[in-house]
Amino acid sequence: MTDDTQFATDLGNGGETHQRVPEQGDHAGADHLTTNQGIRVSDNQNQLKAGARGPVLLEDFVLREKIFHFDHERIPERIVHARGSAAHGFFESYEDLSDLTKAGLFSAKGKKTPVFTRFSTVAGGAGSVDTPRDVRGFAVKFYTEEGNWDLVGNNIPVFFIQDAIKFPDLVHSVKMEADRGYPQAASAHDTFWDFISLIPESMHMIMWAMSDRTIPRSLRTMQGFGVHTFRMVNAAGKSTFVKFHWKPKQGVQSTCWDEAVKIAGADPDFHRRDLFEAIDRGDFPEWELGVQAFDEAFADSLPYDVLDPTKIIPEEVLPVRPIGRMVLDRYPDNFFAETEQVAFCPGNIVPGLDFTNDPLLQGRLFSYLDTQKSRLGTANFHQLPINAPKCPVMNFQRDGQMQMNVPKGRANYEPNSLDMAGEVTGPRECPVTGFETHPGRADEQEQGDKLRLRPESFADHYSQARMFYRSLAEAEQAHVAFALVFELSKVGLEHIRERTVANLVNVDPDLAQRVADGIGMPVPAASKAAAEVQDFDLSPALRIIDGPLEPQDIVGRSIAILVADGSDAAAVAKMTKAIEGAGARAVIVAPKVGGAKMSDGSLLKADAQLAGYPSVMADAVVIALSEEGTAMLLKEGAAVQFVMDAFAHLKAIAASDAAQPLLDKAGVEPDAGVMGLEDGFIAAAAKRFWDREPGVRMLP
Ligand code: HDE
Repeated sequence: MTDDTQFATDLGNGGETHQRVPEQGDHAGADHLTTNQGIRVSDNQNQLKAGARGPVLLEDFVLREKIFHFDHERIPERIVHARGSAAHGFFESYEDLSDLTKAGLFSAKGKKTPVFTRFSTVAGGAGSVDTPRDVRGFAVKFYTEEGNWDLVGNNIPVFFIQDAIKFPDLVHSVKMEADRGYPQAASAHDTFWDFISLIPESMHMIMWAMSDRTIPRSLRTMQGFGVHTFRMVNAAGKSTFVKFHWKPKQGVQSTCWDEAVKIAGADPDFHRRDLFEAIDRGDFPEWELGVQAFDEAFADSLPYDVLDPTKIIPEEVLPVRPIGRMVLDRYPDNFFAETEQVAFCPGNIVPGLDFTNDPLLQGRLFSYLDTQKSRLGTANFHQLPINAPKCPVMNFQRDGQMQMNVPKGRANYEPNSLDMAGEVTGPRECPVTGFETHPGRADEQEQGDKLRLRPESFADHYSQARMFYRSLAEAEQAHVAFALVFELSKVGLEHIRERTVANLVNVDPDLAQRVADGIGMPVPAASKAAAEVQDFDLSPALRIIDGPLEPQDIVGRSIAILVADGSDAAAVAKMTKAIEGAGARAVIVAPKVGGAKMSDGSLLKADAQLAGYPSVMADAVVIALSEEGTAMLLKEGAAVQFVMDAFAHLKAIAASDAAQPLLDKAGVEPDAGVMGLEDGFIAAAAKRFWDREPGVRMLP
């Protein structure tokens, strides 16, 4: 091994490694290690002692400062959404949207605005895995020329609760149970289902949460939603209601539950790594931003309330108008400084956008600002580079912990007349360009006595849950039933299972029956619904399978090619070329990472070792083994599992003839997704073979 660093490397008195700035040459450079006070450090390997084997001296300020700083490296993690991954990028407006909004970022076709986007799970801590069944946060900070706009949404368009006052209860119930401290990052336990079953307004969200949406394949294949109804306001002061949608260019894709569970073990950072690697190889994830825009008359015509965050407006009822695209093209330089310290606040809004009276949104407007003070420790968190607006920030707010600005002069109040004496006078308000709140509606619907009262228009808890469930593809419906059976089977208290199934009867009696059968209980009578359940028109746009965003190609995906000694060099090269030509990544997997000796005597280096790259990591697999390789891998459980899982997770499998014994041992049965090393594989690899599922899994 060569030690060719720019530093002089040496062993110290006790054999410890020292890397030093060379004695000869320039000592004015930036290579010198210093303390936080800028004092150069002479030895970073040894603390100061009285004698080589003697006691450590308290006066060692280099040691004390280093340990002191280390002791304070962690900040409180987010109470929810603690586990997150983020990237920088830009938003580009498709057109001049001034008919709807005066917001500058939407003012011209091609206008670009820098963004920072953080995706997250909700329930788990910062160190939890990437693939539990969970809602995903989808938070975008737009650094506009008129200040920061934070669109802090989720990958699901509705929420569990209607009123912010229930949020702490919801989060307490889903987090680790208070006495035992588990389960981590899982909703499958008593307290969550206890709470949920008592809050039927959650049923629509529960349908989404139990669907494949909460086990996404990648952060890049998630849809995003602003959830609440917001307003756009144009220069004339006209307000239009909007619901925000992010549609991934990569398509929407999810995993099988068994796959998600296995990914958690194989690669706890699966989603974070995927985001990093995609950006690193220049395959920049992209989403289209769209709005459903509507006026008050339209809102009044709907059989549900647009202020109720448990409701959607189906795209078939009101199409989504595309207004721009977001491209994430730069991974953060530093995880802590950016991904951890970024502070999203739904209250960060720019002129031309505004809130509505959605009571959940209104509660959030308070929560996030307060949270950031507690998490980041100072009211000056907005000065951190990742949070700082990229436009001028001028006001008379002063001081506070960690103040980074050094304002000049004595004008820390206004009105003032210091300019008349030639002094700095500071900024002033502007009624022309300043943010103005839309007055809202003047009628009795939005005005009245002070009261703690849920509007009656929020009372229909089941109709949209039913619409969602019935709109799904058959396989997706089976997955919802499967997820409910799984979760309720982890609920120990039987009355909670029963109450949940009683709620499901209102959603769909057949679903309730499937779930009851799956947990081995009779179907109870329907719970009392606060409003009559209605049969809305179905919304096929809600499906993943056969839905409008189901991917049709393999662009951006990973296809594993399993090789071993003797694999056909030409066949592997051809397959690799075809995969890469179709825009995917061919990942060579071999028993040894150093590579495999191919049929033509060449050494093919592996991208991953078999034990470290089970097939759950790939979207489809190629088993390119020779007779010799097959004979060897028949004795390797990881290889058998590799094939078995690819089959059970409904992936396309292309295999050499010689690999047949391995396929047989893995229980692979012929179907449309199992083929030889042929060209048709590339098209097949784009999808999952849902028809195979009833043969590999007992679905309720
Ligand atoms: Fe949040 N939420 N939330 N939330 N939320 C937080 O803010 C809160 C809600 C969402 O990547 C916290 O900075 C309340 C809905 C995302 O940093 C906290 C209520 C939606 C993120 C908080 C809600 C979200 C958060 C925790 C009910 C989808 C992560 C740390 C009124 C539209 C942002 C933090 C990031 C984070 C409070 C409901 C999305 C505690 C009180 C609905 C994506 O302030």
